[in-house]
Amino acid sequence: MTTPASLRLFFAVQVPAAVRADLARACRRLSSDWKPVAEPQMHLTLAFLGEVPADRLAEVTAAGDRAAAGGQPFPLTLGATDCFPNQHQPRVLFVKADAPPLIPLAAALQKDLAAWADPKPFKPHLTLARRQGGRAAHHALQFAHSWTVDTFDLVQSVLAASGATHTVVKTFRLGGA
Ligand code: 2AM
Repeated sequence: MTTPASLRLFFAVQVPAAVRADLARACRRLSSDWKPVAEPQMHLTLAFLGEVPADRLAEVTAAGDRAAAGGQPFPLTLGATDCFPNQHQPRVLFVKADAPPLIPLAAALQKDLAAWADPKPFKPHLTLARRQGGRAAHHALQFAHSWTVDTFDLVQSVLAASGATHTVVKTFRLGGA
């Protein structure tokens, strides 16, 4: 097998299986103008890096190690849905995440990996579905899922016509260790 010249990477907080199952249940009630995110791929993006040369991977994992060592486990709550860019012309239906420590964690990764990291302001969210039809409308849903985040992952995304495949490259434990 040949090693790819670059890897499409992002950092993400994973979601407990029971929570993903409940979110996927809600997605099954969306209109066909929405394409739900596949249940195993539901996550909260911390920092999107895009294509990183394979020979720079060690720099990315070192930044993950530093960010993890500078953090501590924290509670995260998923609440109401909202849309990007707005509810009137929605392209993305997401669930808002309430977890203030996500902000400095994402900022640390974005700053340390500024060569690659998407510079867009970080908004803690979990994407539920993306618009695939012209009549996609906001769905106001309310969730009440909470759990303790004690790790985050570096994930490789491989794009294909049938959809993306996500593979965990490395898991980072908050607080180091
Ligand atoms: P999301 O944050 O809305 O879920 C992998 O593609 C993940 O990185 C997805 O969850 C995706 O969207 C997020 N992401 C953030 N910025 C991105 C960008 N510029 N291109 C592709 N994905 C991006």
